[in-house]
Amino acid sequence: MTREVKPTNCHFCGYLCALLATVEDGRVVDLEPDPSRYPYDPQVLAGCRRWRKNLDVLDGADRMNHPLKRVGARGEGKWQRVSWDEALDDIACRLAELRERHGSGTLASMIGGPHTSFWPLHRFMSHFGSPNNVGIGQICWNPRIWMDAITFGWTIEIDVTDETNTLVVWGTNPAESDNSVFWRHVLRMSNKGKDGVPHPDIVVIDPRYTKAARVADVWLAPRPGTDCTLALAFVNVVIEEGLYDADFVRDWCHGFDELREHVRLFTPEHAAEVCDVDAEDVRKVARMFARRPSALISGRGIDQIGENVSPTHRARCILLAITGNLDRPGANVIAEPSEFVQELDLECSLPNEGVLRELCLNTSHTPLQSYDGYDAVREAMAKAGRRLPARYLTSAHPDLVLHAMETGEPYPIRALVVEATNPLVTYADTHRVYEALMGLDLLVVLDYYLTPTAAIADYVLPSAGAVERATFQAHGGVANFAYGGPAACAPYYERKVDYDVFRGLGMRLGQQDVWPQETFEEACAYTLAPTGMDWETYCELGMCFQPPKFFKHLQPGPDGAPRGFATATGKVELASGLLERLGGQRLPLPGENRRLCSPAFVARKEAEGWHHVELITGGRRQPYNASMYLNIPEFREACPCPLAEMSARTAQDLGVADGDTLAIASDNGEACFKVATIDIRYGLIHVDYGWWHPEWDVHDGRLGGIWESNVNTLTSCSLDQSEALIGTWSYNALDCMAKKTDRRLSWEQ
Ligand SMILES: Nc1nc2c(c(=O)[nH]1)N[C@H]1C(S)=C(S)[C@@H](COP(=O)(O)OP(=O)(O)OC[C@H]3O[C@@H](n4cnc5c(=O)[nH]c(N)nc54)[C@H](O)[C@@H]3O)O[C@H]1N2
Ligand SMILES: Nc1nc2c(c(=O)[nH]1)N[C@H]1C(S)=C(S)[C@@H](COP(=O)(O)OP(=O)(O)OC[C@H]3O[C@@H](n4cnc5c(=O)[nH]c(N)nc54)[C@H](O)[C@@H]3O)O[C@H]1N2
Ligand code: SF4
Ligand SMILES: [Mo]
Repeated sequence: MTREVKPTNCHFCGYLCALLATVEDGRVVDLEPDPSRYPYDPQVLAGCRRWRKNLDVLDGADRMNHPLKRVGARGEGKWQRVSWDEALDDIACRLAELRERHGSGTLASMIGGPHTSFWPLHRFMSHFGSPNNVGIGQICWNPRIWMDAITFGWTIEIDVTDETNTLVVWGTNPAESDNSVFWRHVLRMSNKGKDGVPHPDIVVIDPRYTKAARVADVWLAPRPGTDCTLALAFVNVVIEEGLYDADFVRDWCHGFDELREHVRLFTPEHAAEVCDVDAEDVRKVARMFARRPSALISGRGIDQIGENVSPTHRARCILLAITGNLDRPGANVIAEPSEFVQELDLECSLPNEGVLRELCLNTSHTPLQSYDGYDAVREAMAKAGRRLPARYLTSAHPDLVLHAMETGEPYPIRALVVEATNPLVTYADTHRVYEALMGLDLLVVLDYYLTPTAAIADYVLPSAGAVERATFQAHGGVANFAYGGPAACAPYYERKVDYDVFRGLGMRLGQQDVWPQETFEEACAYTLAPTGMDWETYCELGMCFQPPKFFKHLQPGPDGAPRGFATATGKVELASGLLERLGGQRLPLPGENRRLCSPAFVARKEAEGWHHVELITGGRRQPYNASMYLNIPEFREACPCPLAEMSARTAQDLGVADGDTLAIASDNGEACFKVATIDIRYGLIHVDYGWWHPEWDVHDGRLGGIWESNVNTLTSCSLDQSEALIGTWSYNALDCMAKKTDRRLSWEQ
């Protein structure tokens, strides 16, 4: 028997804690935290319920271990176990035929959150000739990246230190979503005075009284989706009271006079009315944030608000800039592009740009989130040697891709590869996604489990997971930071690393030249090479990291003059000519919130005793992650039901109490949740997302229970109410109809 102790990582969230695996004859028999490598934090590990489950998950009875091919009707559950060669040969052959018939855009892909490295899929898609990768970009990552890039010339990170005067936590609840060092840091900072060190004041902007709000000095609970008005009111106070950084504004901001005019009407009193907050609180927070250095972090509370997403992010950027809280220690810092091979080169989107551009469905719909939009931003950045990844930022709009699946217009999309996502639960408009996927000629799903999405596939390909594969998390390469480590063992059974699957398909489809590295580890070593770090050193340290420098705009450029910002004007663009040219606004103006219920639907439901209420969805909750970990019995015991949270007064209006069942509905569908009263804005309901029954037989006719408590049966990605430049749809700042029901939910059994 061989017995070794090997470094590896937990990948049950994006934090990738370092672990030490005891491996006997290729099987992992024990896992422990590894204090010698990044990331390691004893408190994080002590507070995390997930990492100990790696062992169970590695060899769980419900894991997919062999490639499966559908032999019955779609979704019927008749599968044949096939070899990898059979599976990949047949998939490649069918893809080649479909491409021959319909053109290369006929293949689409779908991805989820940052569960893995997606560039191998993107490389495969680029060389197949399809721009139709659908992701969660428009509602998760892109709004911030786009607006930072357009305003500052690159993306920013937060730099909270003991110097920081005020920390603004805006539409994010790191207590549940990022139970890591950042949240520990916030907790420690909120523990004021105890260690004698001055700590920042904490401001939380969230309609719910979250764990983060509980440690805040000021909690603002605006009406969902009105954050742009709130941000503009902060800007108004900062300007009217002369609290801005006059030197920075004079030397490094473009469009300040226009901005001053623009925000005149956005007074604290106006914000008080629109956002339903206290005008004095608005003044107070603006003054707090203007004390340099102060830092701001935001999350999906302002990423998933449809039309309002870009104006809100632009207003956030403007606030950071005029208060001088940019590229300064203790505030927010402009990241450095990666010194390792950039995502843009890994994904190979440029060599095939011509065909991708021509087939790009977004171009005439979402002009920023398209190859033309990418070009407009690329031009300004190029002179500073900065290059954004293209596949995420041009990712296809789901409404357009679903439409092409449904109608064949403007060209037929007949095949789909799904990697690391469960779109029947996590994408908007489940009914529509279901119908579109059921109608495909070829659906291939790479996953660990037979999810509801996998259940209707033609092929289910079993992926190797954390511990059995190496990890290299680089967040699209927009910072000079990658972290992760090696696999502890070879994949169990016949599971494969996703890289090997896309390389395998690529090699069968004429992509021999673009996959020189045989394994994912070799590809990672190649990625690291420009930094001078080898794969072994990376695995030993757990990361490859260069901290960003501050005040970079003042450093001399090639001509000896300060190099400024990587924008067209070389300054921070408070007013944006680029957005104007793309059909957007020079300066941010708030838009309408999306309605899921048509007036006719509201009237009909009201006549049946339903109430029309505001809705936000998907607030993160430990120990789950989207639709994952519901298969872990201890977790289900601790957190057994999907919840609809509301204030006691809202509950009273609806005639419900804690533990009752609430049905919610929109024009699109209906779902049921258990009522929990919490401290949250009056008239607002927050519901969980991601719920299904992994423990059911997914082929028993109920598709894992996705029609029962899945909020995405109500949501919609339709373009007509999406943000106009990026195409962001809404998971927050929505409405729904609600009514008590006596239905007994399957979760209660
Ligand atoms: N446990 C767990 N952790 C996760 C995930 C998970 O599924 N489970 N998912 C991961 C992923 S993919 C992501 S993107 C991140 C997201 O991480 P976060 O952005 O921190 O997400 P949440 O914890 O949901 O916090 C968002 C907050 O915004 C508030 N909010 C809703 N609408 C509005 C609004 O209109 N305005 C304002 N100001 N606030 C609003 C909600 O009440 C909520 O508390 O979490 C990651 N971490
Ligand atoms: N209503 C509503 N909808 C939302 C949100 C919301 O807040 N409200 N949040 C949105 C956001 S921000 C996000 S990011 C998405 C998240 O949505 P998804 O990323 O789709 O969510 P998950 O349920 O985590 O799906 C991940 C799937 O990938 C599998 N998996 C994990 N790792 C790997 C891997 O390495 N390889 C392969 N092949 N498979 C893997 C898991 O088994 C699981 O089935 O949901 C979005 N949808
Ligand atoms: S789930 Fe996240 S925080 Fe917990 S151990 Fe794994 S990587 Fe670390
Ligand atoms: Mo996300």
